[in-house]
Order: sequence, then C-alpha cells, then structure tokens
Amino acid sequence: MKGALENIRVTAREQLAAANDLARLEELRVSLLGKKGELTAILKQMGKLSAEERPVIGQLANQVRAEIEQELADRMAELKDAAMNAKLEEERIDVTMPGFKSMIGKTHPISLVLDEMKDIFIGMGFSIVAGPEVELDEYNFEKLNLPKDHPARDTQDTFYITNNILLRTQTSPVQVRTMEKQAPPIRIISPGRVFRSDAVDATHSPLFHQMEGLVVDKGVTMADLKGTLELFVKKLYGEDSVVRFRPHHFPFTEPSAELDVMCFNCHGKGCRLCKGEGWIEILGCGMVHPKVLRGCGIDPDVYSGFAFGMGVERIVMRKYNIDDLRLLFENDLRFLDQF
Ligand code: 2NM
Repeated sequence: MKGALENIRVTAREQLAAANDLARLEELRVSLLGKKGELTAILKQMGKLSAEERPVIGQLANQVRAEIEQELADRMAELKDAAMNAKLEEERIDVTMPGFKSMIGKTHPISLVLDEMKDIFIGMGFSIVAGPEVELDEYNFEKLNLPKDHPARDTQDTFYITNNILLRTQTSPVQVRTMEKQAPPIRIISPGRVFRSDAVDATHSPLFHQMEGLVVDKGVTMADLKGTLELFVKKLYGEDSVVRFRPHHFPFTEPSAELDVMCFNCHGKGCRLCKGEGWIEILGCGMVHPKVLRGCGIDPDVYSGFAFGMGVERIVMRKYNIDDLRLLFENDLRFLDQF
C-alpha cells in the first residue's frame, strides 16, 4: 500500500507537469483526488490494515493528498499566468500608432437657438405646448379668421393632404386647440415645425421652425404685449437692444404689429446686414382678434389676449452669420461640427 501511494505521488507529479491546459488539469484532479480517484480507492482499503499500519499509511495518504493538491494549485497558477502572458503578448499595443479621432455629436444650431428662446419664455412663466403637424383646415385657417376665400390662404403655399387636412403652415393651431381646451389664464409658447410649399433657395425651405406664443387673461393689454416682447428681445440679443413696434396686419390679431430690433451692425444707419433699413424685423404680434377668442369659446367681453409668432431659422442665421438657409438642413458634419 505504501508502494501504491508512492507510485501515485510520482506519477501524479509527472502528469501534472505534463498538463498543458486547464481542462487537462481538471481531468487530473478528478482522476487523482475525486471520489472515484486512485487515492480514494486506496483509502477505502484502509480498513484491512492492522492497527499499527493504519496511522502510518493514513499519514502518508494525507501527505500525498496535500502534495497533489498543492501541485495542482501551483500548476493551475502557472497555466493561468502563461495564458495571461500569451494574451498580453497578443494584444500588445503600439503606443506610437496615430489615434482615431472620435466623432462627438453636437446640438444642431436650430435646437441651440430654440432652447435659448424656450428658456427665456419659461423664465417669464410660459408653458411649452406641442400639437399635430398634420392639421385640419379648421384649426390652421378657419378658426384663425382665415375663411376659405381669404388671399392669405393661397393654396400654392399650403401642402394639402385632402380637402380639409393639411400640413400646418404655422403653429397657431396649437394655440387654438389650447384655447378650446383650457380656460384662461393661458400663457403658452408653441415651438415646432411648419410646412409651406416653397421652392428651396437661400432663404426658403418647405420645412422650417416657428415659435408662437399666446397670453389670455382678464385685462391683458397691448402694454403687456410690448413689455413681454421687448424683454424677450433684450434677453435674446442683449440688454442694450433697441426695439420698435410697427403697425401691420394679420387676420387673427387686431391691432397687429411687427417688432423690429435696431441693426446691431450699423446702429440704425443702414448697412448690408439690414439691407439699408437700419432695423431688422424679428416677429409678428398683436391682440388676439375677438372673433378668434369667441370661436375658441372664450368671451372677448371678459378676456383679452396677445399673440406673437417668429421664424426660428432667420434668428439662427442672424446669430451665427449664416447666409444660406440650406446649410441648416443638409446636415453636412463639417458645417454642424462648428457649433
Ligand atoms: C403671428 C403673428 C401674430 C398668432 C395668433 C394666434 C392665435 F391663435 F392666438 F390667434 N396664434 N399666433 C400670431 C399673431 C402669430 O405670427 C407671425
């Protein structure tokens, strides 16, 4: 029995040294130390030994077992080390190689300006409201005091889907829907995409962005309109901006006006930027027409309101000195990467 144990000790050592991978090591562990292994088989026969022999053989068996376990662990560590070294060698990195430039996304300039504009109105207590881009004629025109025969409805400008379904040409239908749903006080802005059947050129696109706003409450006056919009322009273009309100006409507001800001380039003298005007038009606005309020279920004898609307792209182009609208829609990364 002693001989058998010595034999196991020697052959185990040889086998372990020859094992070249972890699978083979596991095989050896089972065959050497497992329940059906050689060592166990010997220990099972211990009962046959005499009382003097038993502790001697038992001690030797334990020693052999401990040795095999140790050698198994050592060999396993060696193999893992070797595997790691091989992996490191294989994955060796040449730190002198030129790197790859990672492309990091940017916020689109239209979104940058929209975010800035939204923040200004949120700061004044406005909420942001969205609405459908596919609209009913009723909401896009009829309820805004633009009856079927109105010249401003020129069919050439509108993408009709059916006789009474169209792509919204302005975000005003969002204001109409809000007035119908919500009792005053109302203080909202509606930024979003609008659609007009225009040929693409440096200043026209069939899809562009608008931001409109609406305030309805008891006792809202033209003074509220002027104060709110002047504050907006000063936040957007700087505290030293000079604005003027110029009479205008919209079917959905009465009275109506356009807001101009004094040209920041020539300070009113007239230059290329303002096309010799000295002033740059920023937005349209006015007191919501009583017919529009009534049509939305709001009593114009109790409530009044002001509304405004502006094109976002024109503000973006002025802010970043972009002379061709198409640059904003082509998504050329060389252009977009500059913002
Ligand atoms: C503008 C100019 C003036 C406007 C009016 C309304 C509504 F629904 F309240 F009647 N929404 N937006 C409005 C007024 C829009 O855009 C140049």
